[in-house]
Amino acid sequence: MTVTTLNEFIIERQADFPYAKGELTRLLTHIGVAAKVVNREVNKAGLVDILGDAGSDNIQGEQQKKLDVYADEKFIASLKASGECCGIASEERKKIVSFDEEMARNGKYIVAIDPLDGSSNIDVNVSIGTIFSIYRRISPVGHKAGIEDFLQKGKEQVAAGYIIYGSSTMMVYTTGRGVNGFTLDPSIGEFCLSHPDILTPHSGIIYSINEGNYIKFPEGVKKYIKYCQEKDVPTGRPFTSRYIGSLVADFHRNLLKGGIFIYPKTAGYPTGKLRLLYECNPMAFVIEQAGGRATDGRGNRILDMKPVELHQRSPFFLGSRNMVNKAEEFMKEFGDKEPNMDDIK
Ligand code: P6P
Repeated sequence: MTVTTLNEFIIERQADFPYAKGELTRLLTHIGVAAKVVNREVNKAGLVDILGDAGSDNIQGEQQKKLDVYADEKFIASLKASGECCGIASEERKKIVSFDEEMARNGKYIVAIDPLDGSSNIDVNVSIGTIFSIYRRISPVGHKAGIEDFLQKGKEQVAAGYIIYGSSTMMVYTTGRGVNGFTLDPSIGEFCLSHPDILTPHSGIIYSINEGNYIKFPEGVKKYIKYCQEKDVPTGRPFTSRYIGSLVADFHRNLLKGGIFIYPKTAGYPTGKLRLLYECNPMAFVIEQAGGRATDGRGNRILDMKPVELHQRSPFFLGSRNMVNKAEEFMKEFGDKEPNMDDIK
C-alpha cells in the first residue's frame, strides 16, 4: 500500500487552488513541522518532570518552560519562518503578534492558534491538542498585520484543523474541500494519510458536556440531557455520555463516531467558555466540511459570527447535524437563558 505523506498530499491538492503559488502549501507544511517538534516534547513531558523539576534548566540548559508556552513559541517561530504568515493571534498572548521582518510582512496569511489546548490534562496523561485557523490577510501586503485581519468571520477561513497528541499523534485539517486525517509515523517522522475524506455520521449516541455544571445550565440544556438519558436508541440503549475535558480529544472522537459536544452559556460563563477565534471557528469549519453543524445553540451558525474581540467566547453546540438540530429544539422550547449565580446559591 503506498503511503501518502502530509507534504505530498498538500502539494497534490494545491492544484485545487487555481493561481495558488504554494504559499498555503508552505504554511501548512510549517504547521506540520511545528507539530512534530511539540509532539516530541509532549510525549516526554512526564519524563522531563522526573528528570528535572519544572522551573529548573533542562538538559539543553534552557529554562524549563510550561509546555503550552513552549508550544506557543515553537508554532510562532515555525509560522514566521514560513514567510507566508504576517501575524498570529494566540491563546497564550493577550495581543496579536505582527511580524516586523520584511519577508513575513509580505506574507498573505494570518493564523489564529491555541498552541496547546487542554494543557491542564498533560500531567494526568490525557490527550491534548493544537488548534489552528488560517485566513487571508485583509490589510495591505508589505505592512504589519492589524487587528482587522483577525476579526474576520469564521466563514472566511481558508484552512483550519488540529493536531491531537494522543495514543497516536494525528493532524486533521480542511481547506474547504473535505476533511483529511494524517497519523504521525514516528519511524519515518512523517504524517501519513490515514483518514481520507472524513465524514461525521448525521446521528450518533454520544453526548459530551460537563454535567458537573448541570445546575448552571439553561433549562433547554437540562431538558436535552434528560432526553439523552431517557431516549431509547435503535439498540435499545440510551445515549452514552463521554467527556474528557480536552476539546480536541472530545471533538476528534465525536467526529469519527458521531456525537454532539456542548459547552453552553452557564451561570459561570454567561457567554460560553470556548474562544471563538481559535477553538470554535476552526472546529466549526472542520465539522461543517465533514457534514455536521456548529452553532451557538440558538440557530446562529458559528462561522457567520462577526468577532469583535480577539479572545471573545461563544456558546458552542457542535457535531452530528441531527443531534445539534434536536438540542436546538430543546433550547427553543425550554429556553436558552442561563440561570444567574444568585438563583443557584
Ligand atoms: P471544563 C480545556 O481547558 C478547555 O479549554 C477545552 O479544551 C475543554 O473542552 C474545556 O476547556 C473544558 O472545560 O469547564 O469542562 O473543564
